[in-house]
Amino acid sequence: MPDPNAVKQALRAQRIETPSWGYANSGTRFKVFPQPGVPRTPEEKIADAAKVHEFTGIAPTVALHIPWDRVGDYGALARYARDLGVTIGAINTNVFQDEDYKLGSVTNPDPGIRRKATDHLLEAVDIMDATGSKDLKFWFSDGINYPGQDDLRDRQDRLAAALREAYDRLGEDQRILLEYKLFEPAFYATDVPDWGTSYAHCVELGPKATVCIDTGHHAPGTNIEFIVAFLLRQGKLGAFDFNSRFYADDDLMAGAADPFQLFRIMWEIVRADALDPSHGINFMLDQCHNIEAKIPAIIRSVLNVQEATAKALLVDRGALRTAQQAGDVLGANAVLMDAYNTDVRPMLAELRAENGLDPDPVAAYHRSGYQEKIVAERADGRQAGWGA
Ligand code: LRH
Ligand code: MN
Ligand code: MN
Repeated sequence: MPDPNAVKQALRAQRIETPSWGYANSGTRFKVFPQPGVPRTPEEKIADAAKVHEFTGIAPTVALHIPWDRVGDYGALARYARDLGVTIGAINTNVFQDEDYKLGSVTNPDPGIRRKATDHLLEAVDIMDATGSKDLKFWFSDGINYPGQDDLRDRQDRLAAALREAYDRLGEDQRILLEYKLFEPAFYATDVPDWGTSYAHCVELGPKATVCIDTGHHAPGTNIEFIVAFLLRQGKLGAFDFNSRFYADDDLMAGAADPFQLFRIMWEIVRADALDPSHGINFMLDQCHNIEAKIPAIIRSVLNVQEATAKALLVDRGALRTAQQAGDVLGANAVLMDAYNTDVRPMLAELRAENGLDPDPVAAYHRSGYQEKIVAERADGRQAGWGA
């Protein structure tokens, strides 16, 4: 059995990054239901992220999305974050909310529009220089709705050219995270639809380009842990955007729809000894809390990832290997299921207490008075939304 102290040590080192936009108002294309107390500015989003870190102890970085988090002085924003006990993580680019991008951003047939989109990618590296961020995250909504609408192969060439420009602009310890998504908003062909496309572009670019797996971006039934294992073996897994999905890109709380899948993913991470931050994988959340309260939902998600990780750390690797090599199908499966079926909540509560945290972070947040404080302070109708 794994040494309980080693399990706790690994959990102490775990880091999960929260998304600034998860604290803001969001919705479906049918309706955004605003919530009282939601942040009005990037600073307030960071303040909320700092609260999540305060109660969980394992969420010390917050990802920004530009232009949603545009400010005049990014160095000052980074100092503001540091004063609150967090740092700015990945810089997400946004080339999907401008009239010009109707037919694509970096793959648009119009070279002028491609220039504008690529300039935004370069601007994001300037922001990273100011914030000290290491990760530049790209998700391209680019694609086409109808066969023949544009040339599939030309679009790959245009994509490669924009990626190359951005890659060449990266500093010494900065890197690109290239996210893929099966469909939406393009419905016939998306230019980066799957991990293979992302992987191939990253290989072409070089060592500073890696794949980002958003767990909501696959066809139903896709074996995501296989993708994780494959990319880890190739040294090309850079990050996760964790969230849950029942149907498509639902962006629900991580571990809510399929906690077993989250466990299987985290097991591949543990199997590759890739949990420690020194391995370089950025474990981010990418969620939208449309009807539930934002901060408790993000705390819940962080805890869900932590629980899945704790179970993965409990896998008896020696027993599993022995059963696998003996061809013991049922025995090997039982080793994995034993770990998954362990109730790790008492161990995690103990670990938090040992680290000076409340054993129940959601309850502690509710008792803290922070929610009442932000509802009172942010009551002027200027809340930030998805896109603000
Ligand atoms: C696209 C996506 C991508 C965006 C975010 C807001 O669906 O997952 O990561 O940046 O949503
Ligand atoms: Mn995402
Ligand atoms: Mn998404």
